[in-house]
Amino acid sequence: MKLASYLEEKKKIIDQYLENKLPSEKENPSLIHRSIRYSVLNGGKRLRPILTIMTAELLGNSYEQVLPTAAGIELIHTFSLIHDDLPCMDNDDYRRGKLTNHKVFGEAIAVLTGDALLVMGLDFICQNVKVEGVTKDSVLLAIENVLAMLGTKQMLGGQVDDINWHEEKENPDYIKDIYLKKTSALICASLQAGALLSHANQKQILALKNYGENIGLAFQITDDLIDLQQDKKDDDKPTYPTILGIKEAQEEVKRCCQQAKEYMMIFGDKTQLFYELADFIPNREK
Ligand code: GRG
Repeated sequence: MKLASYLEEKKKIIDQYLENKLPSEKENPSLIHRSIRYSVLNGGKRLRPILTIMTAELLGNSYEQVLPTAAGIELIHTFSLIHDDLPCMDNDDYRRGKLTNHKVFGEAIAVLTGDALLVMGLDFICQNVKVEGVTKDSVLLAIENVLAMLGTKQMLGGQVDDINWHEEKENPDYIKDIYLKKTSALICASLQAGALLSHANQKQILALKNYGENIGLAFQITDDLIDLQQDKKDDDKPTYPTILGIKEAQEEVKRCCQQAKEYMMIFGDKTQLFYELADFIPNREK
């Protein structure tokens, strides 16, 4: 199947699942449920949950077996976006083409909405044990790995370094490390969750981690390039292309995508979608 139709089909499944499983706006406390639905059901690409499903399918599993975990990871991703947009962090007014959560609901509710989504996301993953054929051990391993990828050595730590960027202004290795933590870590967790729930072996899990790190880097540097083209940067925060130049940043994206594909070779001829995704990243527009 071609990547575009695969992404569209799986996005629909994830959107429908989230729509059904999130508390309705009528449920009390209504304000927080309205805020949760505002930020989750608003046109995200659903890249991370799709990666969980893609990995499960790569390993001969069905999407139904990993759907609660995939959706849980999307909730956790949305939590990180809401907190990242707060005035005390990146102070952004728009996300996914709409006003950011705090612009609509105020800062206090935005913080609580993020908190609620983190808790709910982990609960969704726990609920995966109720799916027939899924073992408790595999769910526990997936949760353990997601938590490791969110902690102080990964996403949270990356955010701390990102906030303190003034200390290491023009160091590309510092920026690369932030990207690995802020962006690649949850992408790796998404791929590995699909693998752990499908009883992958260590070699396969490592290959997926390497693939995830590389597409995460390529994804983030491409984001920088898009921002630069659209003149979107509103502070002096250095990025890959602003330090190394557009050409070198584009070369780095290409290198990462090539590396990513090479890591997937151990899966033989079943990796078409993973290759197509790596090839798509440098050309993406959002
Ligand atoms: C992990 C405990 C804990 C705290 C969070 C706020 C924070 C600490 C981290 C911020 C992480 C962050 C927002 C990274 C940016 C990742 C990124 C590339 C987001 C954009 O992803 P897309 O393009 O977005 O997939 P859509 O809107 O399509 O979902």
